[in-house]
Amino acid sequence: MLYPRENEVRAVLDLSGIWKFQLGDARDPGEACESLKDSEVISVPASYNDQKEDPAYRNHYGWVYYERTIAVPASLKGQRLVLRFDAVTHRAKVYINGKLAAEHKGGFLPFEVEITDLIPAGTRGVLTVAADNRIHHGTLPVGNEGAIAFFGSDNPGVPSVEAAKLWAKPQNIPNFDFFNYAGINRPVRLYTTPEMYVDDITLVPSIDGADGIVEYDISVKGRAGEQKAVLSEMTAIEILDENRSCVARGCGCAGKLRIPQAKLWWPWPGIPYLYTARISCGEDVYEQPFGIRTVRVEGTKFLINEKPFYFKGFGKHEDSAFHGRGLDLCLDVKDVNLIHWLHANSFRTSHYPYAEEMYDLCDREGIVIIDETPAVGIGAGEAQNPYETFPIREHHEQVLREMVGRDKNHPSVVMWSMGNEPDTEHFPESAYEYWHSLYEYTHSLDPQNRPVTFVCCQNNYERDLVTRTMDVVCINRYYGWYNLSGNLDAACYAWNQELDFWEKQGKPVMVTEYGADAIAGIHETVPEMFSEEYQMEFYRRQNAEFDKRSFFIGEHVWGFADFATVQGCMRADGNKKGLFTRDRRPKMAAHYLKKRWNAIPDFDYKPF
Ligand code: BDP
Repeated sequence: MLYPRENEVRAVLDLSGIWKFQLGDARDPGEACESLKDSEVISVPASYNDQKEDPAYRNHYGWVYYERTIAVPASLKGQRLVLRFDAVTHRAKVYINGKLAAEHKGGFLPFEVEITDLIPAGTRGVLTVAADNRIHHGTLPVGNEGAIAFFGSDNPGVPSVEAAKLWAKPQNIPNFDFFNYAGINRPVRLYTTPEMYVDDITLVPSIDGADGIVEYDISVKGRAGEQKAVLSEMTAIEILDENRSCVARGCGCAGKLRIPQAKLWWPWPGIPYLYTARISCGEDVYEQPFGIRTVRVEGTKFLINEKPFYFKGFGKHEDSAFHGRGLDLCLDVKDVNLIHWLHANSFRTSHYPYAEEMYDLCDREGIVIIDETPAVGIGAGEAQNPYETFPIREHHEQVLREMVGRDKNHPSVVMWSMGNEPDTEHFPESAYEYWHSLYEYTHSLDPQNRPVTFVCCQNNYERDLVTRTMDVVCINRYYGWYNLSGNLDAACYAWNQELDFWEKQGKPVMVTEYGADAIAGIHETVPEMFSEEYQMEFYRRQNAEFDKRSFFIGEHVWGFADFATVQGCMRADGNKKGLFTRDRRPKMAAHYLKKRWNAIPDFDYKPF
């Protein structure tokens, strides 16, 4: 799905602002929805949870309602009008003048609805959005069924499950470690296109000597009955360089163009050169930025533009004070600058696809992305086979389709992660069947055929059958923290045992998470857990082991900054494994990694 970009033909009206808001309950609003009565105010886009000093907001379970009026200028007559929602978490129903107009499942990917006839140009209409934050075994990310699951024990005084049922309120129980922020988390926009319009663009770059090649495939849509061939005849493409000079042109909906002496897209501090594909189709125009770069895995190397790349970076979150998981462009720019400050070159969009503006920034700034779906928490311990009992496969395929469809043209995206830390150990054959078929499916979706992986949790890696079959082995390990707590000698020993195992698999291996909580300001002369010194030492010792292995292609620490989680005895005001605090102040480990990463080149770090 194309990002809404304004140009000399298309208008984009941003509907961000203060909307009306009302908490609902678990009842599905159905086909029709009354206008909000006792409404409160809410800022859009942002999660609703932290916008009011009320536990009912923070801990809400079920539907909420947003509402505003849309006035469509008469000057837009004759145009197609489309309402686009970048992300409504986790499920959305959209009503125009009280009638259901669109629905979407999945809280991190866009959807849209045409409203040309629902709110015609020159009129006003009421837009109501219902959003459901409930998570369960059929959602991604996964929640634990049964709000009272954790009651019941033999201790006198602890209510039994039966007793708790009488008074316990339903609540979300995430099977993941980030706060379940919800609502209209990303912008809502109204955009226009002519009646005949560019619907989608697929660009596949390659390199031929000094030239760049770009294969293009353009989907155009017109009035019902219009022949494909006629639409194709009206379609043209120009490739513009950064000075907007045309360097190649073609016509028709599909073809191949050669860009002589092309400038490639390189990760920073190389030059992340961007071209623009300017598509015209009848009256419509759309401009799609793209880069010329290649990505592939060969043996134990991850090649960008045919050179072995070393990943330096982290897993992140979309998370900040007040906004929750809401889009905050200022924070995104700050984070990109902090990534440069650290001499990092990459991050994973743990644990869901991020807002599209962040990918655009990374394209421009030369930051490499591993793009991850919200498939987190697929597992329920030894007793239950999630692949037989969780109804998620169809939805998982949907998010893969939507994610690849949305992000396929970004040069910054170099690998797809199908999910994070599923159970692959207790039911290894079922896990293999599930993940490997999705792996093939993801490859089939991506016109650029980027490497595909998923991120494996701390487990019995000898039993796990899936991880070793991915294009890149991505492992999350907490030796020295959750395991072998506080003992870095033992952690290094365990790493070496494990790396001996991976060496035999002949695949590139990277660590996608390793880390220790550090509470900013806690210092020790002898590094102990939760101190800044321990976090720094944790990285220093483990990195020294990674440096000895030539097949080890990257280190992503967990995580970039501290972030909010559900409250619990393992979390002191959220997860504190950040290199930065939640308000982006560096801990000692950030200074240590800045120095280390400055000394590690992006390419050819492991010549041996
Ligand atoms: C990993 C998860 C990540 C958590 C991290 C932790 O992938 O989401 O936040 O552990 O516990 O297992 O800090």
